[in-house]
Amino acid sequence: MKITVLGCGALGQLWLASLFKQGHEVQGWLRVPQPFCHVNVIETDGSVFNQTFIANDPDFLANSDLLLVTLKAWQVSGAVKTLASTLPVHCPILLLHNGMGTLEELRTIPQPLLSGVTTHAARRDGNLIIHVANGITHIGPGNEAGNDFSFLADMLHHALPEMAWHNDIQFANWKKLAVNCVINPLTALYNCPNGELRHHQFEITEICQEVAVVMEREGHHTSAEDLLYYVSNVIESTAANISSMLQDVRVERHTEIDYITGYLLQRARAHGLSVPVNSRLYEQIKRKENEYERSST
Ligand code: KPL
Repeated sequence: MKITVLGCGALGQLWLASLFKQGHEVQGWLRVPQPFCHVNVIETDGSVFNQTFIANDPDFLANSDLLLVTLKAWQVSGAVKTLASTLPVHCPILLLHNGMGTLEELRTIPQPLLSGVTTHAARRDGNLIIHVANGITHIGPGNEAGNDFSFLADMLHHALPEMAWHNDIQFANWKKLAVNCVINPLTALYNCPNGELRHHQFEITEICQEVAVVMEREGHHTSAEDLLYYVSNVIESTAANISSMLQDVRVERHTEIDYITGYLLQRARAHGLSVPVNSRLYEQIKRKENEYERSST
């Protein structure tokens, strides 16, 4: 297959390397256009992949069989809308990012949309991408046109296992949203690795209670206990991680809070629900973000 990977950060480079090794023809697409992109990945077994791929080639894009989007949530809809007019109308677009809300922003896109969440962990260390831990990627349709693409899960599974197809991906997206509503703002505010959140059980329980009520209203059967159990497992399995939001805050980058807690607040509002604990966390992160964004302009 001919595959364009939009976003050449840690996850993007991991996918470029994995798809190329599986025999696919790949190009990278950078937001600041470049003719080439360098991919430098250390795999979980210690092997090194080092290769330069073409980038930002409109002819390649116009003949692509898949657009894989690994940008931050707030970058997705602007970038995808720009490329949609060049991309073949039948070419599926797979969104892999933290948070929710981009499918709504991309409602008018004619291409089949797919949405997914992954537990693969990769981080940047200088010019090197370290594939820290293998994981599972769950994908499924993000619009009507995206319904018939379960074969893609098989294809992608061979490149970067594990990969699972869900006819209803929204439940998996919401569970990941619950994880991110807990871990991302709390680690960013306490400036700590994920594992340290073990000492904040009360706050975690309150967040899960509010998320569970909103999820139920959205039609996803769950409970605060289920979410707490799920989130606690992620805290343990990623104990040494620095969450993506804490990384963003540390280098004074825009965070994904609007697509994580912000999305929860939006859906709570739509159902007339109040979520005071999450609202306070949202305000605290926005205040932090505004402080450094204001001082840089
Ligand atoms: O998705 C993550 C993130 O950091 O954004 C978690 C699961 C919290 C792992 O750190």
